[in-house]
Amino acid sequence: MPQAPILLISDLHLCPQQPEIAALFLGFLDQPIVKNAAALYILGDLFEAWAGDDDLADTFNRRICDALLHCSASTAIYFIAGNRDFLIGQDFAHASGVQLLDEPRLLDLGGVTTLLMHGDTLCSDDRAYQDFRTMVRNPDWQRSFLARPLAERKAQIAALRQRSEAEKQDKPALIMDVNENTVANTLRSHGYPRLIHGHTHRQGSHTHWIDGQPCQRWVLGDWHHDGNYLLIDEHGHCQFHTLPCS
Ligand code: LP5
Ligand code: MN
Repeated sequence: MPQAPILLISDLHLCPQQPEIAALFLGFLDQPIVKNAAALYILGDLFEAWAGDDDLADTFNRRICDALLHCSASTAIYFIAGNRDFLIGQDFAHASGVQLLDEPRLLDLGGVTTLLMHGDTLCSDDRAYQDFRTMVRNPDWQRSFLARPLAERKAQIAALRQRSEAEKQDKPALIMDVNENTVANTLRSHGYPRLIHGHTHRQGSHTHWIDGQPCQRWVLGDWHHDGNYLLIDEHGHCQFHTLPCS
């Protein structure tokens, strides 16, 4: 009996303003490829922005959670937080049947030792972002942010999204990609695994020679126009697949 495939996705940025992408994701969760998979890993930025688990009452969020819960009855679903949805917590996990994983996470996937991350920490040249990240990943900061009214949080997130888009215009493209030394140090300190991440939206695969060891790095694509997933087959091999958005 061949081993069931393992699927990985990231950077869907689901939001009510892009109903066609949400529909594509809901359709994907219903496909036999997902139903028959050994596991589905979501490597962050499932949502365009997550203001806190008290936003589970929202109709759009509810629909996504219900679909995940339904799918989780047949397929184990795991989630690593992205820079857009790191405020996802245990209430979301219970509502969606998704298991939250800390990053980086080292796992055996199809017989290959594999490190899973969102990928934002690899972009270490983006100092402004990394300082911001340090602030918002602090549990005290998160507690005080989550104590504010939901509407106020959403307004602050909207303002931050505008600022992020404006600042990205002035950032050289190179600093928004991974830093080679940070990738090398990450691979070295985890025993030269295969690395799979998202965040940069630069779908592709790369070979890094670290201390004479070849390490594959697979970068997941976003779901801006079409959907896509990475499939790990029974031999442990990775292949990209596209989900056309009709
Ligand atoms: O997301 P994207 O692709 O546009 O750009 C990211 C980095 N930007 C971000 C910010 C997110 O887009 C918005 C956050 C969404 C929800 C989080 C909820 C909780 C936090 C709410 C805080 C109010 O992650 C961008 C990178 C880019 O990836 C490429 O890697 O460059 O980084 C930035 O743009 C960050 C700026 O450079 C620095 C911003 C400093 C803001 C400090 C003010 C904080 C105010 C807090 C008020 C409570
Ligand atoms: Mn991201």
